Amino acid sequence: MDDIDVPESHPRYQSLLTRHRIEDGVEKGITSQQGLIAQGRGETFDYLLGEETIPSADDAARAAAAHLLLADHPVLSVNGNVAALVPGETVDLADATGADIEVNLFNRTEERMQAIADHLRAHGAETVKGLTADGRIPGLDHERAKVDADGIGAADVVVVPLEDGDRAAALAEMGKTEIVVDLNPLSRSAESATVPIIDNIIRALPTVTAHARDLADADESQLRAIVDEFDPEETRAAAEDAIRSGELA
Ligand code: PTJ
Repeated sequence: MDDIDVPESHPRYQSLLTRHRIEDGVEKGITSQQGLIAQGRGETFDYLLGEETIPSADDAARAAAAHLLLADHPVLSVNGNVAALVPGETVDLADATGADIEVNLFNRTEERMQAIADHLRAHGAETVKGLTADGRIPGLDHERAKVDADGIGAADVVVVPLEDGDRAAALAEMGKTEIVVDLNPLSRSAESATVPIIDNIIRALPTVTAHARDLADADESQLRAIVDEFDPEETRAAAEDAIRSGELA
């Protein structure tokens, strides 16, 4: 058993655990109420994907790991859903890739920023960025434009999970390499990503971390070959095909 009173053998264990974490996030002031709706939307796609990491998502996770290892300044962006669902997994990925962690919220309040930073620190994060907010993403007129100048502002590779599409597009416009985690292969975020990982964040982050550890000793040319071989169009098409025509077990 984990943090819910349901055995891991239960067929809906992962889904129930995810719901529990999101609910808990709302109660703790970490997740916004809109986050509940976003989770419901994600669950629908996950159900149609068979609630598993399909091979194209695993390839995307490997390409993401290679990008993060090649990066000069990688940053993992965290919102209220990510903080509730995968706080420890985010810290683990940051450790495996040398990435910074930065909180960035659509429904930004100082209380939520602080609650999320505290939650991440309780899960082992040493430094959490996002609270200084001395940088701006050009072309955005909402709270997500606020970034740390020495965090997302200076990043060359950014992991952007569970977002609406306009910040993803604005970051791409700034020339940053974007790794998006989103269960909807048709979302604007997935469409603007250098690497779209069409998978549940609960599975996706540990998969990227496992690939990063596996590639820890790879040289630059091996990492570049993985990055160059990856095709974002193909990965989105494979996920869309799995959703439209997949047979549920
Ligand atoms: O914490 P805040 O204030 O920054 O707000 C965060 C939310 C998530 C509420 C905000 O970014 C939002 O409204 O997002 P959207 O527009 O609903 O988009 C969220 C996307 O993430 C949708 O395409 C969902 O399908 C997808 N999604 C939801 N849950 C998961 C997911 N993708 C992967 N794993 C999930 N668990």
